[in-house]
Amino acid sequence: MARKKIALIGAGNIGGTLAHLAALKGLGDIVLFDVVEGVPQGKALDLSQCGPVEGFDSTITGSNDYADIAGADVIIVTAGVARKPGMSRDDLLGINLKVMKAVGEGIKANAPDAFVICITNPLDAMVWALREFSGLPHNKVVGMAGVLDSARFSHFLADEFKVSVKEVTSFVLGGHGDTMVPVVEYSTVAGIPIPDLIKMGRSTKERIDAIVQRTRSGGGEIVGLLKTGSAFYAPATSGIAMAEAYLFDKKRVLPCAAYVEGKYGVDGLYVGVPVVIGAGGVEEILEISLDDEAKGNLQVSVDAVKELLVACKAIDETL
Ligand code: TXD
Repeated sequence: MARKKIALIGAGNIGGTLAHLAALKGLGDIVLFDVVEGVPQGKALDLSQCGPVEGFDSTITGSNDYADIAGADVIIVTAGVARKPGMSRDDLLGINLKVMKAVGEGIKANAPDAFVICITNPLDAMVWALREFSGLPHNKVVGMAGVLDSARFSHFLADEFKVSVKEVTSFVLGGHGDTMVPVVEYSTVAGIPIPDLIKMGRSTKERIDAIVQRTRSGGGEIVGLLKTGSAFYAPATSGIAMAEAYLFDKKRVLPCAAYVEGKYGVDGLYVGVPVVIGAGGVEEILEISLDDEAKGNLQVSVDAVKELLVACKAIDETL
């Protein structure tokens, strides 16, 4: 069977890590695309030289030409600028919207059958704009944020309860920002919901609330430490998990920024919800029941995303 083709649009911190992970996992041949000449080619050549050590035969090529992404099965988009200390994700909107237009047109012309995972911030707006510019079906364009946010949440919970990360499942809904909604009631340790663990005296509401807050500001915490950019290892790992769910028809239930119509009180918006990802792309959106507090928080997140879309439409009248 011919190898699959993975196209990575953006060869920066996350793009390079995506390429490394995809090669190590043998996901397929890899094209690393960027507008900067030399960077994708240099990283691709360096990564190719891991092959003899790791034993992978995937080809890894760098490119500045969208024609080279032709026929890609999966496209992961990180093109744009990242945050620096003092910047919010929303501050990136103006610059990255223009980038999404170029990327969307490149995908439309060369790989319209791909499953597209957007990572570029502000994520909830950029994934919507990318879908509009590319014209792909809504179920084939999805945003990566919730997998990262729930990974952060799970990491802090495993620390708190001193258990293996394998025992922790966590649920994060809504936007990728301060309005994200970690749903404590649906987060568990070995199937035991967090509220029950609090009743059992294994933690307190105050400590869990602090973990929820640290998850919300998880990106900013790393930006503040790195000073030169934002997180990239866990974002890349999260994007690869979504790509694998598609490539291997895994039917994973993952929190992703997906196009929601007629669920969660949302009509025609990309927002972080639990979805089933398989060979059909986003195959189903699960509408879980939420208590009033979670519903309210999700609505705040939806309203924040709507504001970003108004800003996008003000910048680009074709949207
Ligand atoms: O959870 C999430 N979704 C977030 C997303 C988690 C972390 C980072 N988040 C965002 O991903 C971040 O705010 C940025 O918007 C993207 C990419 O982050 P990364 O850390 O990889 O940024 P880099 O290292 O600056 O890489 C961006 C690359 C860089 O090589 C640029 O030359 C390239 O994008 N770039 C372009 N490529 C193609 N086409 C165009 N127009 C273009 N413009 C810049």
